[in-house]
Amino acid sequence: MKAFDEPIYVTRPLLPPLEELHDILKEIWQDKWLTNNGSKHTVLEERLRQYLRVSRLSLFNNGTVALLVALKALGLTGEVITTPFTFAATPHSIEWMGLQLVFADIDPNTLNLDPARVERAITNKTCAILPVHVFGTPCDVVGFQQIADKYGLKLIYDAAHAFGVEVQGSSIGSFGDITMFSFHATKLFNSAEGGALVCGDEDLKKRFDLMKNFGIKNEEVVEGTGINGKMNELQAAMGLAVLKYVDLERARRERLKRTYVEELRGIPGIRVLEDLPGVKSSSQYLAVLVNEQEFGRSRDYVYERFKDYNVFARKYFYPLCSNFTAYRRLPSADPENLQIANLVGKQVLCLPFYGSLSPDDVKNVCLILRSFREH
Ligand code: T4K
Repeated sequence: MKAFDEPIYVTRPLLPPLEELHDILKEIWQDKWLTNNGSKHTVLEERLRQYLRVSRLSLFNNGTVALLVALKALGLTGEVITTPFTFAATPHSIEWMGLQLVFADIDPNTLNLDPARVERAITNKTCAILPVHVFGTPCDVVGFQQIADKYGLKLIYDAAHAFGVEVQGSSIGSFGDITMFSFHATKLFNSAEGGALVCGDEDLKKRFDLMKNFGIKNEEVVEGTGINGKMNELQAAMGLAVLKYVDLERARRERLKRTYVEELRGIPGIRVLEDLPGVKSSSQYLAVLVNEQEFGRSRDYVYERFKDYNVFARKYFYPLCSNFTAYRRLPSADPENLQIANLVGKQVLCLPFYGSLSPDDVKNVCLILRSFREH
């Protein structure tokens, strides 16, 4: 066990060989077409649609704007129920749309929104549920669909972490009314910044495409209040180059995940969040839960001590969104209502996990972690 010579981070972007990008950029330079539905955008949209095995896909400049457009395109008013154990973008998008944010607690095994807790939070003002496939672990998609059907609610999934995930052979993008993907630099598949909305309804896709271009239908007609959500050609070029390497990256991460699971097995108080049976994983993050009573050290102790070894893990998602100053005032943000999320928020740590790490690097991270308990 030794400190790393260079810092190692929770994740690093998947970067294609420069030559690969050079050829695509050359074409963009020749065309002199940089944004507004360019040819690279068109090709990437179709390739991703095929890769993700979904019927309709619209590209966006980032996942957050995509989420805003999803909420707007459905014409929602009232309360939207979501998880507090997510990135800030999820609750922020609900608030930005002027909708009422309601938190419900999570399932301690998957760390995803718990359908039973969602059902208890439904009122006559509820219009939609916004579950997140946290760390790429699929939500209870059957349970959520049943609730949505029973109460006539819209179902929008935040799949920012779930690129390429499959549940019993079905694409993660085939559930609910709309699914959002993020292609931020830190995601398994990236276009530096970027995102997409996926749906099964052609009219909805047309609305996405209209709304992400200010609502401009043609030179004479502007329909509705749109926004600038367009992915530009440089982002699309990056996406096209990265897509060629995504399977390789995923295979590398799968191998590293096996090493983590083997090396951390049997350490009291350390639980690795493993893939569910029947699920093809995105291998987006490698999350562990540190149980202070059993491990003898807190998650925060582990997080701080790792830095002495040049290991920069991340406390995703701490602080919980329900504890942000903007949301603390909400009745549903009461920690009594979110006991599991508040507990888990103090236990989770995402460890370094990206294809350019070696299995020996991972073994070293695990040895360092083990040493925190022993000494
Ligand atoms: N919903 C969920 C559930 C999400 O997790 C996110 C985004 C969204 C919605 C919104 O999607 P986008 O609008 O972003 O498309 C990062 C990302 O910025 C954010 O996209 C992501 N979730 C979130 C989980 O992680 P930070 O504040 O942790 O990023 P940062 O800059 O600290 O980067 C983390 C580590 O990654 C660094 O320690 C080093 C490494 N890194 C990062 C960047 C940007 C690199 O090696 N190279 C890079 O270029 O939020």
